[in-house]
Amino acid sequence: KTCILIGAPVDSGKRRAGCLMGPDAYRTAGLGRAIESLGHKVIDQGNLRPATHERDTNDGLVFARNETIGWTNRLIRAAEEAMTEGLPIFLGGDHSLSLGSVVGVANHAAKEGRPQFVLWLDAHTDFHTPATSDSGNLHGTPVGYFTGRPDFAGFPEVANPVPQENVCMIGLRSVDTPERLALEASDIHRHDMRDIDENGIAGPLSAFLQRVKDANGMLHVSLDVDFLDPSVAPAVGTTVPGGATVREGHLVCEMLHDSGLMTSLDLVELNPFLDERGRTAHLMVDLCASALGRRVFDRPTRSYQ
Ligand code: DIR
Ligand code: MN
Ligand code: MN
Ligand code: MN
Repeated sequence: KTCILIGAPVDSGKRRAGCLMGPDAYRTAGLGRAIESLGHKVIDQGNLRPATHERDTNDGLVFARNETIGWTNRLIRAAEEAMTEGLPIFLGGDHSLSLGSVVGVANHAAKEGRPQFVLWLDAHTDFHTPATSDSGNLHGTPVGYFTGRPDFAGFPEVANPVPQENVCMIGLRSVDTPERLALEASDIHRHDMRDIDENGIAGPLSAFLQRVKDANGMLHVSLDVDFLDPSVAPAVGTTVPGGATVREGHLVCEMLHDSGLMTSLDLVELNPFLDERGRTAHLMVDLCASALGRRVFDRPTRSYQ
């Protein structure tokens, strides 16, 4: 595979600063070398900057709306371009980068005539719109945006919204009331931590991967650091106790590799300013390596091919 590293130091999606350091933390933790050692080609495009945008006044509820619009425009273009060259890995940056990355890869999938699927690994559902958000932080809105919810005035038009039934969320444990009501009325597949406690993480994931395969879909994976438990991944501004373990994270990523289905990836919400000697950055690099083929022993059969 050709993996295209796209630094997206987006820090406009919430008020606490620090995610802008994420891309360089991943590089420092050896992401490129780890991927190359698995036999892939790596192209590091360096860090993007937002497209020109109007200045933010921040006198309303929504924080840094114009800057986030600038990032969204830039990232849609970057995603569309990178999809023609290989497997883009978006190095965040906060989760508002997924407003652009997912819309861009979905535009590419539409051009190929294939359906787009999204696996959302997160403590949160990020299903707000600017109108329902109580925090005013746009990192809580990407799923709302790319599934085509209204009230994103000023943002680029979502030409190819991802169908709700093509989205699967795993790891959920912090869902705001307006998000929960909208989700319950939606066809989005959602698996909270109790689901994982009771049934394990492999079952719901393989069911989803089977659907992607049967539909000949493209699969975007969005990995929010806070999917993981804060005891192993402390470097994120919105930690929620009771998250996925290191082994659950690796199992998900190894299954993704076995499936051969992943076509693009976001690594988001890492705030290196909050890290303990790079341990969260290193864990994210290790998970990414698992998703690209690193494992302890090879498995004789591939489950979805
Ligand atoms: C929260 C936080 N639901 C909000 N969202 C986060 O501000 O709307 N997503 N942290 O990962
Ligand atoms: Mn998130
Ligand atoms: Mn989150
Ligand atoms: Mn499901």
